[in-house]
Amino acid sequence: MEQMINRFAVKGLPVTSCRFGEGHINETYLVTCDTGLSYILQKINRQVFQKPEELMENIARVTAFLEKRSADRRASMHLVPASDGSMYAADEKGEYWRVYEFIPDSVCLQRAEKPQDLYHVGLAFGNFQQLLADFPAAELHESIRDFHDTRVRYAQLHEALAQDVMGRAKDCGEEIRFALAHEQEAGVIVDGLADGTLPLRVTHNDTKLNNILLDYTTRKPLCVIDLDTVMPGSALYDYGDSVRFGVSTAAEDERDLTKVHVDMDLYRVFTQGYLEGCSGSLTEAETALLPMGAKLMTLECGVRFLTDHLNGDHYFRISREEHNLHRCRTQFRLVQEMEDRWEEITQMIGETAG
Ligand code: ADP
Ligand code: GN1
Ligand code: MG
Repeated sequence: MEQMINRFAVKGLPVTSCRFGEGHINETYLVTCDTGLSYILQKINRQVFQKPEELMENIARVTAFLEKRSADRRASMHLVPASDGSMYAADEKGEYWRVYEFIPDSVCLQRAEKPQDLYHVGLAFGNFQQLLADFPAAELHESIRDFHDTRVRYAQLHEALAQDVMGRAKDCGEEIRFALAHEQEAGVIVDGLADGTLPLRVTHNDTKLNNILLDYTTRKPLCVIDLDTVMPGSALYDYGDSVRFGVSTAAEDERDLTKVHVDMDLYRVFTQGYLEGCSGSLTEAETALLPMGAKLMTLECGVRFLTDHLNGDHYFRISREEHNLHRCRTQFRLVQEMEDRWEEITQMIGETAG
């Protein structure tokens, strides 16, 4: 760790380092130097991000663009260059590492502690999309191909079922049936983007609550982090993925499904915040599809967890047996509840959108 951090232009000598955060993809460490300054050192997941140079080019462009538009230094991410001037360093095993300045006096939540937190998350992601509205999208590489193409995610599930390398399909019949029964809806957003009824925007694409830092004291949104998947996409991806994670009454990997529900108050405040953050820029077609965006992103995530479980857990980091199956179940439970309460949800979103 020490050797690696010293390859970057950090101020001071490293004195402590520890694993940090709860992301499923990268390996994140908090490193503190003798100057009192802290840094986020990350090993980029090579299996997920096959072209780390392109990924880092995206992040360098996006952070530079956002930095110019924010008055507070803590409101944007700052990459620390390596000694050779590039934004990453490779180790002897061919692993790629990067360093960000640690954003001080911030808090990263795994769950909303009060509804206001989720309002702020909505505001931050809506505003993020607004800020990027005139970002030159053509400059961005597609860091993960077909990331939110739900049809492609279904194709990957079919492939995993056909291979069944771990012999696990027999033990998840219920989840497989649920997934397949919903397959016909998979194209709603991608088809809208393809035929132009939905606008293509620069979106974040991984809008979990824990990809936002709030100011420690005021609890107001400070900075959008985890920029690995910033790419052209649909506003429905960002809205939907935040709803999926943020409005659940339980953790993403809760085993007791009786605890997993859609919290309608959280859903309402998140929607308020997001729409306010977008400052009226969503089109009618996007607004009409918000409930569907939330359902589809939740379904898609469940399908991805199920696929990874069938494939032997190579994508999402796990810390217990059947972890990805447990994650899949909470997602499908939420989809079911969204369907059961569809009218109530559409009415709530309609009222909120005015
Ligand atoms: P992953 O892609 O694995 O989710 P993230 O980039 O989201 O990785 O980082 C993991 C965690 O590290 C975040 O949820 C947050 O708690 C923390 N983190 C990341 N970057 C910063 C930063 N610049 N300042 C403070 N905390 C950070
Ligand atoms: C991953 O990296 P992290 O933990 O913020 C994943 C998201 C999933 C999420 C599920 C690059 O997000 O797409 O929705 O896990 N990120 C990537 O919790 O695949
Ligand atoms: Mg993250």
